Amino acid sequence: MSYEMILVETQGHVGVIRLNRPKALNALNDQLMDELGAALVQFDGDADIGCIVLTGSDKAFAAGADIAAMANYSFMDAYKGDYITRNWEQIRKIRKPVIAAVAGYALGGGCELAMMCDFIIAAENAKFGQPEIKLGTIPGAGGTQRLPRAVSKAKAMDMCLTARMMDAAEAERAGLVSRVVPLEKLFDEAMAAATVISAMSLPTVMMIKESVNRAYELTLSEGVLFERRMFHSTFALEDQKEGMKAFIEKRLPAFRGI
Ligand code: CO8
Repeated sequence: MSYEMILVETQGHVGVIRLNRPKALNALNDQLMDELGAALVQFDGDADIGCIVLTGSDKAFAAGADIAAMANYSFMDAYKGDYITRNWEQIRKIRKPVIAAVAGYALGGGCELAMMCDFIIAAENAKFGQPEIKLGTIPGAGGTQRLPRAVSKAKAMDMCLTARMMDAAEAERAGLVSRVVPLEKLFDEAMAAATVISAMSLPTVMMIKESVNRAYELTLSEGVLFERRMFHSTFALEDQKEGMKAFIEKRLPAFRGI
C-alpha cells in the first residue's frame, strides 16, 4: 500500500512510521489515521519485525486531531463512527511494542496517540498538552483516562482544565515519558531501544506488553495471577530454554521467536 501522510521504512528488525503532514503540524485526520492503522497492522503481521517506532517531525509529533476537518461535525457525524472515531483504536490492537519518539508538539489527539504507544521517548523540545478545552470540547481519545494514570490526577486535571503544556523535563519527572534526550539524538535513541527489544524473544516481548497493559485494567491480585500464568507459559518456549542455557554457558542467547 502506498501512503501520502506517513513515511514507512524498516531498519533491521524495526518498523519505522513517521507522521508526515508538515504543513498542518501532523494534525490527525481520517486519511492519516487510516494510513497509520494500516502500516501498524502490516508491521504487526510481519515476522521480520520485532518492534515499531512511531515518530513525527522535529517541530511536531502531532498537534492534535484535525480541527478544520471536524469543526462543523454534528453530534451524529461524530457519534456514528464514520469520521473521527472509526480509526483511532487500531494502535491498541497492535501486539508488538510501539515506541513513540516525540519531538515538538504532542497536543490533544497527538498527546493521546503518544500515550497509546507502549512508552514515550521525548526530545528536549517536546511539549505535551490537552488543550481541547480551549476549543469548547474535551479530550476524546483517552486524554482524561490515560493522563491521570500516567501523571497523577492533580497534573491531569491541571493540564486538561487549564490547557497548559508540559515540557519534556516535567513530563519525565511526572512519569509520562521514559527518557528525555537532545533533539538530535531522539531518533537514534528510539531506534537503539527498538533494536534491543527486537533482538529479544518475540513471544516473551508480547507477553510482557500484555501483562504490563493488564496493570491498567485489573486489580493487583488478578494482575499478578495473569502475570504468573504468562510466566508459567514461557516454559513452553524454546526461547526460554535457549535464554537460560545461554546464561549458564556464559554466552549471548540466540532467540528464534518460538
Ligand atoms: N488541526 C488542524 N490544523 C492544525 C492543527 C490542528 N490540530 N494544529 C496546527 N494546525 C495547522 C495550523 O492551522 C497552521 O495551518 P496554516 O499554516 O494553513 O494556517 C499550521 O498547522 C501551523 O500552525 P500554527 O501557525 O498555529 O503554528 P504555531 O507554531 O504558531 O503554533 C501550535 C503551533 C501551538 C501547535 C498551534 O498550531 C495550535 O495550538 N494547534 C492546535 C492544538 C490543539 O488545539 N490541538 C487539539 C485538537 S482537538 C483534539 O485533538 C481532540 C482529539 C480527539 C480525538 C478523538 C478520536 C476518537
